[in-house]
Amino acid sequence: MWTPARLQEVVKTKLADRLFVVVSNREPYIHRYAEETVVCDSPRSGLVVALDPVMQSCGGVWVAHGSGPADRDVVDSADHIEVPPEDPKYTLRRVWLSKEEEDGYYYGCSNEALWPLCHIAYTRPKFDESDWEMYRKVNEKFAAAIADEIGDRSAFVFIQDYHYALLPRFLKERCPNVVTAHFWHIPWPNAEAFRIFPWKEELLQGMLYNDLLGFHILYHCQNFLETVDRTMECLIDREQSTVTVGGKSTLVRPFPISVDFEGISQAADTPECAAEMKRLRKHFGLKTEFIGVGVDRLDYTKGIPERLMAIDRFLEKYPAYRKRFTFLQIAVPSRTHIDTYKEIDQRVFELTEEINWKHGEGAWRPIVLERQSHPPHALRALYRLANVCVVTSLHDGMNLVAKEFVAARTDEDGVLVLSQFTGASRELTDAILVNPFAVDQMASALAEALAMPEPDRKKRMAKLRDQVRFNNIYRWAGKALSTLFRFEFVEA
Ligand code: GDG
Repeated sequence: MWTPARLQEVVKTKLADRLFVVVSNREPYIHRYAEETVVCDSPRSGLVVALDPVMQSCGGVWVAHGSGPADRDVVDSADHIEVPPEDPKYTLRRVWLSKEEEDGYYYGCSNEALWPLCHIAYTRPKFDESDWEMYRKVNEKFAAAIADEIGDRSAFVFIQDYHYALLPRFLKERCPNVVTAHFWHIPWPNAEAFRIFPWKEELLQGMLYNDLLGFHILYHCQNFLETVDRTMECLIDREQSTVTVGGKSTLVRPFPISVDFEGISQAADTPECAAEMKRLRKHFGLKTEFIGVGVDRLDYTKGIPERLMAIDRFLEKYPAYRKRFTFLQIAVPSRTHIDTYKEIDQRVFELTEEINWKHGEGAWRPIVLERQSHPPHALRALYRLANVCVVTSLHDGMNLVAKEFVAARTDEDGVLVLSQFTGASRELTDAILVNPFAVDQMASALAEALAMPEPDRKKRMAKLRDQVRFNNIYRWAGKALSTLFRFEFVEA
């Protein structure tokens, strides 16, 4: 079993005297103003939950985009701040981006081109030469900052996500004495879908400077190998899962990401969580016998309109559930500068209004839409009070909400309805798996979930919990990092 202690031990032993560097767009610690003072928040994403303790026990540098309003006020002349602020253990190096850079690299190339390209959700990617140039420029800027941190030391560098496809190349050209692993948090589509990317050769060349390249599932690894095979001169060893270009090999492996199972379970099994459940029931006016929840960023890949249409169909097909079922959708605004995100927000709002108007009776409305973010303890309480949690992504690398729901259910109750197009569906086979493009099928799945006898619910949830307990976030980091630490350094 992978635990935080085992992960820290492995890293400490294998890292020896090498420097450990993590690179991500989002920071593990962000500074903002609160009235007269500056406060520091630490958004507890899966990545931060797994890697912050590792960094705290081994030291090293985390390089990220300094995006907090008060970030510049607290760094030293080298753009460093020691974190966690109350008991410093490692260095956070902030990279500053101008508005223009953020627009081109983050909103443009990463989220209007690569995001829709990698997710088969039928949203057309937008390719803009100047966004690509900005993406290249920002990748170079990050490479320069990392090289500056490393100097002439040997370092293991763990790069996160699709914002940095060109970074491995720029970094290795500057510092030959680094070994890099790159984890791609979103799907890799089939070669047919990827071939429309106008700068595909350059992007793939950049990624193939990595020693290790990780995706959530084997299918994405296979898609990647196939894409490389069709795009460039290379040698592919499918048995070993390696690509060799110009004598340099990259190992391509699946590492399914997960959640802090024990942490979530423990926090969900407390009187505080029970009190929060009561409070939220009242706050959202959840008075019905059956409750469903959905928790997502407001993103067109998450299949929220499809889910709402399925609820509409469910109430038509099974009228006995009228006034007995309420669905709470937490939809957190995301990437709001992008038109497709404004459109999905509008569509979700309008569909909710229509469905509530069509089915609503007296004080009862079938859908409660909450377009704002909630703290983790509120999400845990919502997971606990739901009879069914619905995840209907049109395409999703993994989907952590599904795993968080399972981790929160220490009562071994509740049913998970899960899209078969999420990475999570490969592991969570005791969920009710659905095709989110088939609205009628989803309506039947909802009915099946709500009518499921208690012994069946408990049996399924116990199996789901065993799965997430074993394949937890520490296993993800442990497996990826032990694979990374096996690479030899090329002595300069
Ligand atoms: C990408 C990939 C992959 C949501 N609402 C609130 C809130 N959340 C948290 C959830 C969960 C996280 O956000 C969402 O994670 P997902 O995995 O569901 O989706 P993406 O954001 O698209 O993540 C995905 C992931 O990277 C990791 O590799 O699984 O496939 O697309 O943890 O709880 N958190 C808080 N308030 C909210 O209102 N605090």
